[in-house]
Amino acid sequence: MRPLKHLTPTQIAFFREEGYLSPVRVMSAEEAIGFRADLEAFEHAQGKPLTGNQRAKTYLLFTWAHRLLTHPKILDVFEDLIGPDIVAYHWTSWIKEANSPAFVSWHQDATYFGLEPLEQVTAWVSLSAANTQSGCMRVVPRSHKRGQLPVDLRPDKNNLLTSGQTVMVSVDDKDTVEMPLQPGEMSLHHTCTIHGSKGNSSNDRRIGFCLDLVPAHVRPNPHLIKSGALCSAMLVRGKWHHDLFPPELPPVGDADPISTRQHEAGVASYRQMVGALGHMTAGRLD
Ligand SMILES: O=C(O)CCC(=O)C(=O)O
Repeated sequence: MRPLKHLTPTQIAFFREEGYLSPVRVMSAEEAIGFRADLEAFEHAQGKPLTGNQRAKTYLLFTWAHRLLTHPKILDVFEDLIGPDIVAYHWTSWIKEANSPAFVSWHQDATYFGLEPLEQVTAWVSLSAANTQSGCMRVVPRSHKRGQLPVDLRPDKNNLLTSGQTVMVSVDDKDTVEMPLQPGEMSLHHTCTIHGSKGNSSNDRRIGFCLDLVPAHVRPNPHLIKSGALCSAMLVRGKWHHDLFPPELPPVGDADPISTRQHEAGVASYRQMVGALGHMTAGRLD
């Protein structure tokens, strides 16, 4: 057995049984605040919050986001959970502005990733206080054992899932668990864990980055391979196991022309992949 790098056997057993784990501290509050300062310096320079495509695959656009994606402690946690060969498949920047009704409907990440086997794991890394008031993430424990569930569209202007994608099961609040986090902590959830969040009624932004990582043996499903709608991805530790993810390179600068081009291509490949999944995804394209 490989020696563990960050988690305990009890934490790993909990994740496998419950489909989530929280909180896990992966950096100091000061380090997290430094990443927040990098984000907000860019937002200040562009005169608006991170928007549209900038929220997807953000690690291709900014050196600081790539540094966060490849943070040794974060990758150590993933190595404990999914093994030493690790591929970053996607990233979503989930920012709820202060006093905003923005929420996220109940969903499973597996629905819009098209990967097999269902071994993808998402880390939600917090750069601000995520709690009941600011609309922290909530999960339905053990829901990952139900496999991939059908979804329907319930569009709502305040839903951060632009399609309104929602799993077609009723979720009772009493069966859910909140995952409050301090800056520098992260939560983890399995690709089939049902999760969502409520609005932010606090006076601060709620800033979380979702890192969607897979063990390198995970592959696009046969439909994606056949149609050629392959999402690009980045090897972040260890070695590739196949060539079905067009490889991405780290950004060379911050939103400079080369990184911007690579980011646009990466997000386009993600959108093409989601489009090819058709009705299975309910059209989530952010
Ligand atoms: O940030 C949120 O509230 C939702 C995040 C989410 O849906 C995810 O991590 O996949």
